[in-house]
Amino acid sequence: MKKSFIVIMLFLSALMAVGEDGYNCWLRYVPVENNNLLLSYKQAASEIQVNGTTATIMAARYELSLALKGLLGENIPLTKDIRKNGSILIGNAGFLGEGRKSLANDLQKAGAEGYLILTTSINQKKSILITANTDIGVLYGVFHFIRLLQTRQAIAALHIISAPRLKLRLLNHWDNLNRTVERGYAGFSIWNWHTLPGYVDQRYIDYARMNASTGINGTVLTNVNADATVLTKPYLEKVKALADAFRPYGVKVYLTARFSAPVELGGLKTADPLDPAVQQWWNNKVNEIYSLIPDFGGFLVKANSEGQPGPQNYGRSHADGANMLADAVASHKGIIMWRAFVYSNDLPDDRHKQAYNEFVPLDGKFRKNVMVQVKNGAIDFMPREPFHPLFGAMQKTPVMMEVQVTQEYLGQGTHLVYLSPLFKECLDSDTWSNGKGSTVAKIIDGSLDNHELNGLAGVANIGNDMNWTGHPFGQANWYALGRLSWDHTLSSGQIAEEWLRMTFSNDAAFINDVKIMMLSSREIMVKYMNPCGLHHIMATGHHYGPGPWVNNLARADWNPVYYHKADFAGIGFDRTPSGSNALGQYKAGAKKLWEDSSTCDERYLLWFHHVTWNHPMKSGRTLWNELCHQYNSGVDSVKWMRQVWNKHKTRVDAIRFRQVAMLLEIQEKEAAWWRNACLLYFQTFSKMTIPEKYEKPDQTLDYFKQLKFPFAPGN
Ligand code: GCW
Repeated sequence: MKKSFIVIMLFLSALMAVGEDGYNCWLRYVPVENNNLLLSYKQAASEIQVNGTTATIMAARYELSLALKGLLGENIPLTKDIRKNGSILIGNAGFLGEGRKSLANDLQKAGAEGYLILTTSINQKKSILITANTDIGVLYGVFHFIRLLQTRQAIAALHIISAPRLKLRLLNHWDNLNRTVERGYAGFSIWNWHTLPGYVDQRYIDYARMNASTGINGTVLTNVNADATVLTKPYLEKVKALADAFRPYGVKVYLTARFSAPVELGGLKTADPLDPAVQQWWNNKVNEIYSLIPDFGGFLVKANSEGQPGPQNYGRSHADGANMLADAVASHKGIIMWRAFVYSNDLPDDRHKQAYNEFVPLDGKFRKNVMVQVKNGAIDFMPREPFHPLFGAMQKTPVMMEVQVTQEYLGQGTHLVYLSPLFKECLDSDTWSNGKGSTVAKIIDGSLDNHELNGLAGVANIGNDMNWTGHPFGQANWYALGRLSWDHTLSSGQIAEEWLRMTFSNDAAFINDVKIMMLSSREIMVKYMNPCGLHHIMATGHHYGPGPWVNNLARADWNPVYYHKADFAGIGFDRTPSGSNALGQYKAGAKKLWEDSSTCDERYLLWFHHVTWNHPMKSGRTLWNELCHQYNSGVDSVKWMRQVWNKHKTRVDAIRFRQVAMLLEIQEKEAAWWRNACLLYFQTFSKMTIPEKYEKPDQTLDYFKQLKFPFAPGN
């Protein structure tokens, strides 16, 4: 046995026994275990030539050296000139001189942020060229190349051209300045505002590396429930320090703008967007920001929603508000992302309809640098929602999609739920806005309605926990957000497999099983939480656990009873013309899937229809029996997830194995809690028995109702 092989095996077994803390996420560079593959990698990567000296190229060089050292077990030397076969050349195409001509086609396809990875001959030596039109493209290319090695792909003959399908690929942090995180389940905010700007934590740089490796190119640092303090001079200095740390990695900084800041900070009497003094205040503020951060991205705004101030306080429209800010940032090439998550305090109308009613009349009234940011569904990041009717309804406005990576309504920090299938379910939905095939993906990538500005944002699940996301599998959702915003045509399976290989192991048996578990996990959660189109039946405030009985909140549409409408006749929200007619906001092609309760896609049945407890389901069961079946099969499936995980104990390091095993045990208990609480409660209306074959609830309904979680995180 070769010495290097023994060293690798010792290293791996030490890792397995001791365990890993998960800090490196998927940028985990451990030795290649297969000797032949290792040899072929070593032959292809025997020296590195780096062209360029910018911070971004230096980051690319650092990453490549770090990765090769970890993966190949040795330091790969840098060279000024390629002299032997098996060299890697990195640098932007400006350095290629004449050689560039033959690559013109490929480089054109790569565009401003994409890259080319090519096996070619340089100085008559077989080499791998990683190049791009820009330095950031080179860094993205380097990360792709590293991924090939991490996932043990052949690299003998490469010709890869990749360019992002979306321009804005963003994280939205709901982080408060006091370091609490709204809907955050992984500790406190990673932004330590107190020690900034003097202390630049290594975490900030690792955060940027992680993002760049997936293609994420921007971050909104602060909560949409905004605090104007971040716009004061001392805080802008802190923001600048973060922007400087992220810049080499192509991650731009954005902030949330509190609409009333001119009053709160500027001492003005009004924040009316049409008032010249208000406009001037914002112009000055924006100039101040850009003098510190020349590539500042712009603002994300939540206005006139859930108590946030906005233009409507002054009788102005969302367009008036957005345009005022857009004008202030326009000359700096900044943008405004204006959220469409609004629902009126006074309007008794179905909340499902309100954003559409508010925004569709404003289509065409926004400045060119405004995007309307729309949640994937019309209610609020539910386990399953139909796509938001605003997609496809505002063709003159670039509409950006917002998904929730943090799992507010999906098991929070304790449930293993892989979200790529949820994101893709929405992206692949057909809105029919320009006839068949008008998918949400084509709307948000701008290709359907020809929008230059386009993007996807994910509400971050990141905190200061050792492994960033609390649940080790939460990292997969951060990763998936980046990969899908780079290329929404990737399959959830491919993304899961990449992530598993990089994060855990390249062992085929492990990957096959755990990938299936990941791919099934979201559907399993829907079954034990919100089957058949049920939604928003979570407990008050923190949304942790079931609360379908809640009926005492100030606003009707904050109460779960408003959403499920269970009564002695049946259950479900009638959104057909005989009810709220939210269905009327969808195009005929889309509507067809849902409009008739006897043919409705059953995953959305109770979303759109109020049906009897005896309603016949496709399975041959009555609705009541179907609910019993779904809830129970959800719980059984979590038991199965535990078996899958436990089977691979020897293939995962000790610490992370145990973490996931404990969390799955919690998940099983919580799934049973959801099932028992919901079935007992709905039974008070259906008056039907839970079929004998299912496990009986272990507690009474009153027991579940009195559970309290005063310090549940994220609230
Ligand atoms: O999902 C709801 C959350 C709020 C959040 C709001 C929003 C930031 O419960 O915590 O506030 O949506 O998206 O604005």
